[in-house]
Amino acid sequence: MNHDTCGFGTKAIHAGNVKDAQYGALSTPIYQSSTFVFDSCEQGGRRFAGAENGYIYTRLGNPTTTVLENKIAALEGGEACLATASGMGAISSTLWTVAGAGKHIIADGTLYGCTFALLNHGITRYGVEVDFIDTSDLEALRSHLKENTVAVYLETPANPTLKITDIAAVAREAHGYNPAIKVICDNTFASPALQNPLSLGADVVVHSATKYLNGHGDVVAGFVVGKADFISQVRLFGLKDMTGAVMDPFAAWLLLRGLKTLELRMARHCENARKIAAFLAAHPAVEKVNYPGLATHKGHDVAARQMKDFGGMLSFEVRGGKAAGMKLVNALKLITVAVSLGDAESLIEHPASMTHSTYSEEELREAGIAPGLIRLSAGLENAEDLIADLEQAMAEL
Ligand code: LCS
Repeated sequence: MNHDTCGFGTKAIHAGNVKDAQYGALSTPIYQSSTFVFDSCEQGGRRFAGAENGYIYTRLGNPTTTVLENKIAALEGGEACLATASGMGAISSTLWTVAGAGKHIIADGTLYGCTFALLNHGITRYGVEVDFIDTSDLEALRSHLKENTVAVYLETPANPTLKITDIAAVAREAHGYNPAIKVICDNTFASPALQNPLSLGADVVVHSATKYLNGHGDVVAGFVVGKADFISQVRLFGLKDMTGAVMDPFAAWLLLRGLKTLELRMARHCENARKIAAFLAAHPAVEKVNYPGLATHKGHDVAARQMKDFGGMLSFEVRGGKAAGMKLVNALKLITVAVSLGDAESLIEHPASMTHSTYSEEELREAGIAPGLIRLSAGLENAEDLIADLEQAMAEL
């Protein structure tokens, strides 16, 4: 059956699945094999030459991973998808495909810390020029586009400030200047259940599948989604020859398992984050709350337009800055102090000293990441318990 017209939850369960012809297994089998046997030397040659379909070696493709890739492509509305060993594997494989000496990339300055490090200190070592701007400021984007610009890179909502960028406006601007520019959007915070950047005009979506897509805190993984010819370039050059960041078949299987409940989980993450944001916004000890679902959030209108809901991530500052923020985090009993996000467990962390410690103090300031900012990933617990935990910790301040 073709699942194109089905709802998101149906696609997450059924799209891309291949009937197990041998035993009829309901769950996709794990093909935990590094290599695939050829009938003959000639057949191996034909497969390498692309003259015959079939698997060769798991760095190039694997049957378990193919099912997952086709499912993610369906969920993001993309022609094709490439699975990778991590979100950073997806991002680096993509950037190595588009960039080269003498090329120019425009990136938002507010990004996950390691993405920022890759763009700021990594690929710049190889003659790639990177300008960091605020992509929600179209004038800034316009003034930085130039002849050798190959990509515009952004996250929305952004880690950890929850800044919202209007994907359609950025795509219009970048493609109006040069249709060949790749607008690359990291969709990790929203997940495809809430936002499909390709349908808004982005060319490439990257994911840390470690987060909501898997959802159970037991896998590190990533994806690149886009047009088939581009994904093929990322697979056969960016991943095969440059990063080697291939997803393990067992990780692919765990992701297939996690994805079955993505839509349900996202609804609960959003509901919990919305309740926590409202609680924090009304609390006298709280100075500022960043949650796109709050009408006071700068990007609220754009988020309401381009997202189905506002997500499970929020960040906030308490009165008393960093010391008070850390005291609050240390006083929590249920909400767990850990990096990562999108898991069943609510996780809390201090970006300036943890996920964003790759930023200098000045870079943190420019990115709007306050020294006392606390980031919270609302999990799947009962909202009342999470709020009670925050309330008792606030009382310690
Ligand atoms: N993109 C975003 C938006 C992320 O938040 C992360 C990881 C990555 C890409 C990289 O993905 P990974 O290689 O870890 O799968 N973010 C993390 C975070 O905020 N805490 O721990 C990891």
